[in-house]
Amino acid sequence: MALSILGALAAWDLAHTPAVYTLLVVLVPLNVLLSTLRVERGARYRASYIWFVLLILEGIAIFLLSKTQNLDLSHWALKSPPNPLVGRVAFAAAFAALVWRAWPEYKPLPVGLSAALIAFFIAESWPASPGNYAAFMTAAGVILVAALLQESHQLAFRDPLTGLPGRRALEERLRALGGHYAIAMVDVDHFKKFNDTHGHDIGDQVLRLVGGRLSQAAKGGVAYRYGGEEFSVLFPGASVDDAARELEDIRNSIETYKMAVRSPDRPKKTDEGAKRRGEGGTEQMLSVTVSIGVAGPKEGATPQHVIKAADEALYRAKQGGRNRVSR
Ligand code: GH3
Ligand code: MG
Ligand code: MG
Repeated sequence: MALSILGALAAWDLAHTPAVYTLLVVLVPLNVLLSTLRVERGARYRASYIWFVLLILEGIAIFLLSKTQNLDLSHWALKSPPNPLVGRVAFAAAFAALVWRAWPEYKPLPVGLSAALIAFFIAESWPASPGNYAAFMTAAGVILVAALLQESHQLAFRDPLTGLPGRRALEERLRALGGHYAIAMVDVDHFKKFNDTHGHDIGDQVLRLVGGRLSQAAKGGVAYRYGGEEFSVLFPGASVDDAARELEDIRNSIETYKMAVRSPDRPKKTDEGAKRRGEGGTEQMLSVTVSIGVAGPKEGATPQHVIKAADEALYRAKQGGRNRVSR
């Protein structure tokens, strides 16, 4: 998609004809529209060579058109410049698809693409004024690059399972921390057994749930997935007392939360399954508990020391019987 917009810039520079212009303003939004819909269907990686073929075909079409003179573009839907009706319709459809795709997560790539598409649309509305065209095309390019950088940053720093920032993000944050803060280490209790009993998929669901609770409930705290079934919560500017109070509420809300899941021994045969469902026996309410250790900086302690202290507190929470907050 980025290639398509950059290609459009090059093509317009090479061949300044109305036919090329018309083709570009239709093809670029159509490419965006197509790829937006395809990503939704999850065919992203396997189908990428199809994109190359498509873009090359489009390039050839543009090249051939640029050699063709006297093409009749007087039809009302194609009349250009300015932007012909088909181009506007394609733009509107592509933009709507992008917004639909971006909502409600506002990931950098779809948001950046929407913005770049708008910049492209503005650019293409001024084909006769090279200054404006170049300015908005450059803007489209810069937005795209920024969005790609942001997306790859998220890939490195965000945990895909829970959506929380990961350990690298925590380490980054610790470097810019003041002297007053608290760190909590959170570990799911008997999670190995939980996985063995209910399966890894339901285990993953539990991790998402715990991550969600941690990030919502922590007032002034930021939750990170430290690794595996361990989380950290960082409370910048908070005392250990304040953090411990906050964490006790979180611990309690996780303990009392009941998760409805289908039981793993669900019968394969549908008629038998229907009979069982009729009896209401296939759903199970599950819950987990967490142990939490919290610590704050002592004189001269680095964040790494504090994490270690929180880890030791977590160990005491486990020793003390789990499902509790220790310091
Ligand atoms: P304890 O109460 O002492 O913490 O017991 P535990 O079983 O939770 O402790 P342990 O650290 O031995 O087990 C952690 C388990 O967490 C091992 C692994 O099966 C599970 N686990 C780690 N990461 C993931 C994950 O991403 N998804 C799932 N489903 N399970 C995970
Ligand atoms: Mg563990
Ligand atoms: Mg554990």
